[in-house]
Amino acid sequence: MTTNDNTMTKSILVYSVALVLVATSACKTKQSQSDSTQTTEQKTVSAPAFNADSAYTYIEKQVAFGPRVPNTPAHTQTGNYLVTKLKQFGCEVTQQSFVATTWDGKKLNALNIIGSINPKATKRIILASHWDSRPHADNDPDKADQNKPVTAANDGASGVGVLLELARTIQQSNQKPTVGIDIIFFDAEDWGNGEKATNDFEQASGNQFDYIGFCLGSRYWAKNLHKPGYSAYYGILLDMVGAKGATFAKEGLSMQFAPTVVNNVWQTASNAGYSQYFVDTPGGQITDDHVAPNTIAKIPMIDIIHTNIGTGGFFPSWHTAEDDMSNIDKGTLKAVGQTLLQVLYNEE
Ligand code: AHN
Ligand code: ZN
Repeated sequence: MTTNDNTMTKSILVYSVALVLVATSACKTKQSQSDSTQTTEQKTVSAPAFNADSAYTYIEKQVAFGPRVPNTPAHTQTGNYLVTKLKQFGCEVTQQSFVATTWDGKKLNALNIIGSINPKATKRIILASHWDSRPHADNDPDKADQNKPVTAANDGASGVGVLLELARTIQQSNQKPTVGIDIIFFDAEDWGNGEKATNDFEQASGNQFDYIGFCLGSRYWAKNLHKPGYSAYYGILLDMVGAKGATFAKEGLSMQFAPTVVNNVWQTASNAGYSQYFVDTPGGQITDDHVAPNTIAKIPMIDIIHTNIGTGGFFPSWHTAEDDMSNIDKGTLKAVGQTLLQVLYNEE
């Protein structure tokens, strides 16, 4: 990412080439060549392995509380669970509670949860996901299900599960990333309503990003940073990162605000063998929890979000009663979690 990283990568490459040359000229056998290859691999900055089985269990656990709709017991219990887990994984935890007013005038008791790894480091990276569930499955083809809350295994719990496992992995690892990390679980993301957009108070106020009631937690956080003067080098948002066969196009607003971050993440994924998930193609612009950090907090932040390549749109069970554990695929969790770990360990 940075000039220093590039310099380091280059010096590793030069060193590796030199090793191969020495080994091959000294004794031109196959054996010595493969020895030198092994030496090369040990010299690259390698992240610890991401355990998708463990991430899966953290998603299951959230889902087992029931839909995490604000102002319900399941929401409170899940919030407590997330705070407990982050503390257990060695994070310094900040709880930012606030009352969110929805587009339809409801008051939600909401909570953003921030877990900081290496809190003293000045160079910091944000990893975020929303932890609330949508209050109604309004995309369900069955009318009877449209008023039910969404189980939200993918649209919510998947990103949180990946980030909990990432915190656990770093805690367990002997080698820590140099950068500080702030895991942020945003609340009240999913109370929006597209159909009411024309009458929405944000449209009336001329908000160019047309949140239509979404992203209340990230907007609160961007206006009320959890630490005075807080900033970060960049941020990465995860949204719907658990479905089988997920595809992540390069989301349009991410490319507008933070193209170097997008390209670094997609390149890192490709190097790790995950280019079938992280597809090198432009995606549409999506209003999500990365927008307020960019526009209000002025922190470059990208969104890794599952959209269908070419056609756009989200995964088939989006905002339906079927967004349950049957959607969740460990291969996708592994691709996302391993890529994120590698991105972190590549930073200086
Ligand atoms: C819109 O539909 C405008 N944004 C998607 C935000 C979202 C909802 N992410 C998950 N659920
Ligand atoms: Zn949603």
